[in-house]
Amino acid sequence: MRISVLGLGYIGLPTAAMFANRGFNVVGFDVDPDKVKRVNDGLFDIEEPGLRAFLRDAFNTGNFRASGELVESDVFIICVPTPIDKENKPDLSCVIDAGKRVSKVLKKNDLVILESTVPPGTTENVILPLLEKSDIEGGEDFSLSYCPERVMPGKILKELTENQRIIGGIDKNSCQRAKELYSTFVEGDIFTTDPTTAEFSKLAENTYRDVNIALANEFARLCELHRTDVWDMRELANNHPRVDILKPGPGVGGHCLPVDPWFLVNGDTGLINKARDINEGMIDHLEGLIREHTGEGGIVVLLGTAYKANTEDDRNSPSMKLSERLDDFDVRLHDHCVKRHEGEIHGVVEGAHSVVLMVDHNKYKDTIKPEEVLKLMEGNTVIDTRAFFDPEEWRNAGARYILLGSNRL
Ligand code: SAJ
Repeated sequence: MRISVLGLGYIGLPTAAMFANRGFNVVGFDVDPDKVKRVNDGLFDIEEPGLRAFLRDAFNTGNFRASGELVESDVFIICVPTPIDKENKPDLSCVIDAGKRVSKVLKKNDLVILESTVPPGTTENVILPLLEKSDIEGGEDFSLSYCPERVMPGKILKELTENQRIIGGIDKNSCQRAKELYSTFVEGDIFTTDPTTAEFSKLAENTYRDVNIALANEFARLCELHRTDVWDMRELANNHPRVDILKPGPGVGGHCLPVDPWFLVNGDTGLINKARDINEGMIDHLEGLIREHTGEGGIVVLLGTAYKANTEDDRNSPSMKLSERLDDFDVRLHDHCVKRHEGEIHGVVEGAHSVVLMVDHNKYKDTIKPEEVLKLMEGNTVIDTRAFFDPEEWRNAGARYILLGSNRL
């Protein structure tokens, strides 16, 4: 059985390698000739634990190659990007392009699977009409399913096999065929439904998290106003058996949470839209705190440029947005995990007026010592956005320690 995977990115590449390693004949298709060449040379830009060796295994089976030409196959899996435009509207151009390409080589009995995150209704209203021709009808002559990817960067290979999967087929046979295919490597449960429910559930998962983080961020700002501490309050409230308040912070980064909720918003200004505003607004709030506590044009160090703890992924990271805002300051970026921001911590904090902890990487626990850092700094402002440091330790060492979401008298 030949499988073509369209899009050799974060999801397509590991998925293609996975099927090749399970004995399928796999062609990884990409529109970018440079990417095709690099993958065939075993070179690619994704920093994902284990992926390099996994891809090498795939090549060694003799079952895998990358290509700039989409050839006839039995299965097509579409894993192309679906970004949002400047107005936060979904940009489906890559998905549409992929659908058109598949349509040119589609034949009877093929199975088409869409994995890209899309607005509800896309599989049935956009992809299906692109694939149907006068002599070939969806369900009757070919199968079509929506199977969202749900893996987390840094754990892709583990989560590809261990996570549960949702399959939304346009008919029973489409569900069954996709389920059989994924069962060759998925160890978690596989649930079947219709395409729109599957599309919606993927968006609902990430929107649920974004809205809950927005509530935590709203609490943080209210606690500052009421001169109390969100972190203590949260711990107390979370003792309730049915309450689980998430952690506030400098905003929500990554490639999923700041994007996926917009696929549901669809022009309205309700809760989901508001939550996005609150999370994005944390950057304004933090900018205000930094401006208030750092002298004009001073040196500001942002510790952590990844989008969250212990990852090297810096897509949509709050630190990158914040550094653009502070262009009238001398901003220094540091991150143990992000290659271009690595460096010796003492050199980075030397002469700084403010140090802002943006990401709670474990490594900062061992490398940041309050007395040593304060001795090197010009000012003494330390802003902690994650309740990561020990306030007493910093204050005893002479810091003006400011904790996001806390403003006790
Ligand atoms: N964050 C907070 N407070 C919290 C938790 C997270 O501010 O209490 C921030 C993080 O610092 C980060 C952002 O939210 O900036 C996103 O981090 P995350 O761990 O919540 O989510 P992602 O984007 O790494 O992965 C999510 C996951 N979805 C859910 O947990 C519902 C993952 O399972 C999905 O596979 C992934 O999106 C995806 O690709 O859709």
